[in-house]
Amino acid sequence: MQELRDKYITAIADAADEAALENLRVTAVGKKGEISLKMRELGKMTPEERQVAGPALNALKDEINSALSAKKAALADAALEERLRSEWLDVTLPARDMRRGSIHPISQVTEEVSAIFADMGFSVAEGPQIDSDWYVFDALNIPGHHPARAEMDTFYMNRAEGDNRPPHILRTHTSPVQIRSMEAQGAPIRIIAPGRVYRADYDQTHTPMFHQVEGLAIDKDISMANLKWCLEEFVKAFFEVDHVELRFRASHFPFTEPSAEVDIQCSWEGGVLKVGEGDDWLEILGSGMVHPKVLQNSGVDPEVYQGFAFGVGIDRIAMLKYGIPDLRAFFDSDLRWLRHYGFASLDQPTLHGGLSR
Ligand code: 2U9
Repeated sequence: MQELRDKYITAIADAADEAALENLRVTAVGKKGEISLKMRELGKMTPEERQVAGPALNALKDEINSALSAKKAALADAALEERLRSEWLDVTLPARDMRRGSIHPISQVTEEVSAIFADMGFSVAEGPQIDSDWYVFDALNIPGHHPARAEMDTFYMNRAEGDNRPPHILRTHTSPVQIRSMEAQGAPIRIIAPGRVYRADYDQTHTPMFHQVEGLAIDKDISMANLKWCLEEFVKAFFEVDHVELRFRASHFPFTEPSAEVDIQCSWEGGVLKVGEGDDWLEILGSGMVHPKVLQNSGVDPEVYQGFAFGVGIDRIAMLKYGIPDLRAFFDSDLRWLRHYGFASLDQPTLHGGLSR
């Protein structure tokens, strides 16, 4: 019995793979295996002999079965180790086929605008796309009866029957982000708020969802002169020209006083827009000094602080800069359009590296 034990325990330890192990199992403890045959001989023994040999054979069978299981597990672990060593993949390597994805012009322009204003000390703020009518209208000095509220073709969220809380709406501009930012961090503050906005309007130059970036700078000594300089710097950097004339036209918005619409100098030779030359004018921005009531509504003291705000349509300036003729194509998800107008996915717009290459 000792010989049998030594033979099988050694062979199991030396087994090279699962097939060799299975062979050993059959020859040792299989139906016709050596130990099973020995067990059959128990019948021919005297009861005294059987009392000694029976338990010893059973113990040997258990020991061999345990050794087989342990070796099987060890072989499986070694096989897994080997696979993990030979089949590893570095997921941080760049993709091999870079033709598949591209950056949408709206994302590209949002990044460009953010890079330009970041350089002037503005940080990027975000907020909800569904907001209360307080944040979208009232806080901005647009009361219930104000025509702007109707003009903006607001999308209202459905309310349950009997729910008398103020309505929630899809934001019609990103201005509620600035209100929330002033509430949260007070003044001084310098932020831009890019993002999606919604108005119920659909034709060649309007889509029910579009993109804006608005800016806000509040401090103790901010004037229209600072607004003018910031916008000039922005237009030059964005259109990548050294010089451009800006024209400020008096206008009216409920949330700014005084207010100005901003035109940039351009030419349209052969249907191609050139910014910073010629004697045509192109309207691209709205702006003004933030209305004292709006500051007050946001918890900022208008006796101490003042500042400017502006708004630009991202889709519109993307079309102008990159010669994209149809606004609606922005949202068609047409792969050929995306390949044509899209940007390389690893080119990050920076002022030092170039905004667009
Ligand atoms: C706060 C105070 C004032 C943001 C402003 C405009 C003028 C403007 C338009 C540009 C093209 C909207 O997308 S568009 O149609 N925007 O003319 N926006 S001043 O004024 C603010 C914003 C927030 C707290």
